[in-house]
Parts: sequence; structure tokens; C-alpha cells
Amino acid sequence: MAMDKIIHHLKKSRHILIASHVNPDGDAVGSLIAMGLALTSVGKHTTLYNESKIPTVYRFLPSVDRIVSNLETLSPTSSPTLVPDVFYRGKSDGLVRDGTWKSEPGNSELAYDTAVILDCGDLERIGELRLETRNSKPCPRHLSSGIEAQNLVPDIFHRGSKLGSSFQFPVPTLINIDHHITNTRFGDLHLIDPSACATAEIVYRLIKKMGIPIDKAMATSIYTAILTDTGSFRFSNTNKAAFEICDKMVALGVDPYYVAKNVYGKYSLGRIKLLNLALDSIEISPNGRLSMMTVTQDMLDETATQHEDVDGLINYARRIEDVKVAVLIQECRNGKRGQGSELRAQRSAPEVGREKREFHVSLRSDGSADVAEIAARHGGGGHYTAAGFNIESSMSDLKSGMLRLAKELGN
Ligand SMILES: [Mn+2]
Repeated sequence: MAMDKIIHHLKKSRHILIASHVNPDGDAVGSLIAMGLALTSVGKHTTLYNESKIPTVYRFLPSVDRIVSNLETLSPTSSPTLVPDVFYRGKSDGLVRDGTWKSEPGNSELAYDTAVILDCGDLERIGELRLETRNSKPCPRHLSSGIEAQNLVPDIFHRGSKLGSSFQFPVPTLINIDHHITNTRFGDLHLIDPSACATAEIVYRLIKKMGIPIDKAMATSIYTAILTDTGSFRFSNTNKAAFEICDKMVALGVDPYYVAKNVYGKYSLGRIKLLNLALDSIEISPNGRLSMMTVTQDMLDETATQHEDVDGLINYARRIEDVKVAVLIQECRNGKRGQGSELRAQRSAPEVGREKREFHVSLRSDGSADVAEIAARHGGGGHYTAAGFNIESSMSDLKSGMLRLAKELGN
């Protein structure tokens, strides 16, 4: 069983890198912290990684300061001379060896045995950090501990590196834990359950099965993840486990009012003003089935808000009577491109100059339309009722394209 294999592997691991998606939501932050605290409590050396700044509303979470956004300054493996030539470089006909493993005493202490990727439908969701995967053939699993790594055939390694950097480190095994229906099944070991209300539900099951006692800090992280990913038990992913787990977390000392105050009760004035602008931007398709909200960079600048303040705004567009699908078009900050944008940039290179910009499009449905499928058409993904994708386009082309979707939604 997948979970047993993962537990077996985690128990053998010594230094575990745990990461979740860019622009993290409550599930990405809460799952990351819960997993990190649990593995730390059983003596594992853990590194918690998220590329983005953790949103203000989640900064109350215990151990949130343990999350780093830069591995280069943290890991001794950041020096490329320490683990020099161990990696393979991709070739179209497969992978060719790019050097030899130079084992030096102590090196195994510096490397990650394992990376656990949480709440990411595909590996690019972790951002600029590249954990390259090889799906060509099954990897030998017996070579996973640090000491044994000295005898490794290098081709079982994933290479961790950062775009535009010589920084790299070995990551022999990737574990993929997620609840997105569009998960690409990247990595070596998978725990993917689209019926889970949140990745934190799966993390909870894993921690329980490992026999790790859940303390109040872990409980607060799990509770917050489930509370926010279910929209406070309102979204379609709300299941029995959401209530059962949260009930247990409260029994372990979580204070629901304290969490709610931090997550929902502390909005900056700028965020409220942004809400005003966003509500004002709402357009409805002629048949009334699709609503569209736009958030431009100018709106963020005008209200001194950031990406994190856009979180949840789309729900206003979704709850409008008769609307089946709500679309939120968000302009990305200049130069800050989202996942997969490189490919799209290449594809549209001849069209540069027609004011194409990078946008993130969020989609929500009332349960009668599959927005994961719509997002997948554009290279994105998500859940049946909540999904998204990045696209390079002009605002007007994008808006008319999205409005055309309304016709698929009936009259
Ligand atoms: Mn999630």
C-alpha cells in the first residue's frame, strides 16, 4: 500500500525537504507545518520550503518562521563543489551520465534523502526550484539512506537546483502528497486522494499511521488547513473527515475562535478597498451563467495590496444567483511569471508586441460544471469545482475567450 511504502521510506530518511506550492493557501502552509513538525518530532532533520512570502493571515501558525524561501543560504549542499558531478543531464533519447559520484566523508549528511511535495498538482507548482524527475524506469528503492547513497548509481538521483543558479543538491526520492484530481503523479511515491477535503487530511492520516502523537501546534496547522480549504465547511470538498478531524484537533487544544480571528478577522484596509474594486469589476455573460472578475496590477498598487489579498475574492463572483462558473482574471506582476510560462512565452514569441501579458485565471463552479477540465485545456489544473491556469494573452482576448465559455454552460 502506498502509505506503508511512504512510511517505510520516511522512517529510513534522515534529512527531508518538505515543500508546498507558490502563493500558498491555508492548506499549503498548514500541511507543510504539520508534516514538518511531525517528522521533526521523530528525530528527522527537516527543511520546510515555500518560495513565496507566507501570507499575513497564516503568520500566526506555530513554527511558521521555520519555513524558508531560499535553500541556497541554508543548505551546506548549496556549494556545487561538495556534490560535484553526480547528476545526469537530459538528452532527447534518454538520460546520459554527466559525471561521477564523488563520495566524500560526511557528504551524505548534507544531502536530502527525500523531498515531500505537498498540495501540488504538478511539480512546477513549487516554483523556481527545480526538482527534476526521471520517470523513465523504476528507481531502486533500497538505496535511499544517506550512508547507502555513497554506493548509489547516480541515475536514481533527482537534481534539485534553482533556475539561473549553479546551486544544486541531490534528492534521491520525491514523495507526492496531494488531493488535486489533475495531479500528474510526478515523483516516486504517491499519496493522491481527490476525495480528501484537503492535503492536510492526507497528512493527518499519514501522521496517525506513523504513530506520531499530534500536539497542539500540529493540530492548529491541520485545523487551519482544513478550515480554509473547505471555505469554512462550505465548499463541495467538505466531507465527513473534515468534521471528524477538526473535532479531534479541537479536542487536542485548538481554539477555533483564535484561528478564525486570525484567518478571517484581520483584513487590512487595503484589502477591503481591493474588495470594493474587485466587486465593481464583475461582468456577467449574456446568459447569466458565467461571472467574471478582474484584478489588475494597478488595482493592487492603488490599494497597496498583494497577491495574497486576492485570495477568496472569487467567491463573491461565484455566489451570484444563476452563475455556474466564476472566473477571476488576475494580472501577474511584471517579470513574475507563473508556472509553465516559459513554454507559452516561446510559443507566442512571434506575437510579442501585441501587449500580451501574463495572467493567472482562477475558476470556481457551483458543482454543475467541471472547471478542472476547463483549466486543463489551458495547461492548468485543480479540482472539479476549483481550478486555475496561467496564460499569456491580452486582457481583451482573454476576457472574450472566457465569456465564450458561458455558451457551454447552457441557457
Ligand atoms: Mn489543498
